Amino acid sequence: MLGNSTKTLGEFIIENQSSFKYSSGELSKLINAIRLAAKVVNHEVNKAGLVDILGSSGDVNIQGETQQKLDIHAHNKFIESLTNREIVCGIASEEEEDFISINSSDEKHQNSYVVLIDPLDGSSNIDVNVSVGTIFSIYRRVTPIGSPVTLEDFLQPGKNQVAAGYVIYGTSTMLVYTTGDGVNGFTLNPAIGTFYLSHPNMKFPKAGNIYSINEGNYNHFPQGVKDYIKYCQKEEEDRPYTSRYIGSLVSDFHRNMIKGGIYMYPKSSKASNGKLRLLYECNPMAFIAEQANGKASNGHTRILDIDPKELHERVPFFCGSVEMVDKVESFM
Ligand code: AHM
Ligand code: MG
Repeated sequence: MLGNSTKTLGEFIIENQSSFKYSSGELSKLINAIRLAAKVVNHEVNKAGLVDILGSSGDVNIQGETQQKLDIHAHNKFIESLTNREIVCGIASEEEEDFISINSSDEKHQNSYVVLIDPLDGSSNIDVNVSVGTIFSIYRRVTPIGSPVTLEDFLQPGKNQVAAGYVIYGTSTMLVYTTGDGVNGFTLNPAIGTFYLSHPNMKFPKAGNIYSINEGNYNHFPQGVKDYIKYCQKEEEDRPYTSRYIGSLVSDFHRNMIKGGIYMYPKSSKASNGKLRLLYECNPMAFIAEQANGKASNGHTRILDIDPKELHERVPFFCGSVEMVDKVESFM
């Protein structure tokens, strides 16, 4: 898959602009803004151990979780990048209770896209130098262009997404995204600050052998999930399963897409809908998964078919290689 690609993300965006069905160039500008913010956040994440940006900010976000300084920084950088360029009409972020409505100062440039974002996912890993990521999801608004955005523009089922992606700040930094025509991955060359196409047309292997779940919650899982874990652990049959759990959705998903595997965050007796947020964590990952021949479900229903009711709604999440998701569903 990896080649000596000399194609940059910028070139790729321009080349593929016309294949997008609403090709006004607006979406390309939007991906470009995300690319820029990703580089800025990457720079901060990489020097996090050197400057006083680690640790808790002392604030608690609307999910009741302690905000890390880098979470807030990443949130601010993405919001700044998207608002300064006036390319979206609304943004919703994990770090903010309400969506943000953006009014364009230029009458001619009234934008049709809304973005939902988890600016820094896996934040409990920041202080210990483990990979974190950014997740984004893009929709066309459903209310008339030119009017202020409403909640309705954000509460769309995942199948309406026009683009989605993630940035992984790992051993190397990558931006992986889809506009509904396959999934492509770009690796940042840090020396020159350019993303190159390194993983064209990414696909989940149909079957995999990695299962990723926080087994510390085992006693609280539904019986079907316990049974599936036991199935993976059974020795008597030839089942070559192994467990890998980073606790950073983007990183676990990225590894599973390359190697074949399943990521699971089920509901439990402690959390009736699991932990992950439908709109800016599960939907974008589900869209990428399906575009890469994978599958994403809440255990019973396709994630992309769920009608959201709230901005910060949570949902159980099973995502990865088709055969593994099918199998866990059969146990539910
Ligand atoms: P966050 O958005 O607060 O960082 O939470 C999401 C993260 C996922 O990246 C990760 O897979 C999961 O939470 C880990 O949760 P847990 O520590 O309960 O296993
Ligand atoms: Mg998150």
